[in-house]
Amino acid sequence: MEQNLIGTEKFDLGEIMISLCYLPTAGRLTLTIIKARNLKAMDITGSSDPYAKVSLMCEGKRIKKRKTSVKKCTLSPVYNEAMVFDVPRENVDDIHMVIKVIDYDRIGCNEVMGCTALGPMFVGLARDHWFEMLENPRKPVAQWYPLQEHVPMCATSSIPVNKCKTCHSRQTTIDSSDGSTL
Ligand SMILES: [Ca+2]
Repeated sequence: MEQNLIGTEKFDLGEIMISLCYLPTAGRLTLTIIKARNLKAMDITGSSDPYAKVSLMCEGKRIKKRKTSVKKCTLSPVYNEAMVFDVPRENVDDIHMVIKVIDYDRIGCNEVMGCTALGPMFVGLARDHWFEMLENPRKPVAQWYPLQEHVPMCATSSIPVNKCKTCHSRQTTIDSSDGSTL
């Protein structure tokens, strides 16, 4: 499972800059997709139409997802789009976020260009970034992430059951209809 650890793959899929900001009292996590660079060309034009999809995960299940807008015909998109997630303080250690950069196609399936993930159960910069966010409440902390071919797995996959009660109660918001880009 070595390839699943962040930072062990080559950086040839480009990078994405992500900012995190946590408000402990409100239980609100703001993830901002700032920009990306050196993305892979997916279209015949030699360019791509990238957007980012962010999933809030708990115990392997998707609790919520958000998307940025599509930036047409660019390999260096700038988004500066913030996404707000409800994450109570008691659940902040149990969740993780999966970020996928996807090429929009008017016809056919949208293709994943690269992925990354962040949260307390990862290693390396994803974990460091997470704890920097927690140590600096109400302050946005930005970090570049190398994109990987596959969604990284958690370093600790054995999360005890019943550890995420609040997340469970919010699972009514899951939208499982979107299987096309998984
Ligand atoms: Ca395209």
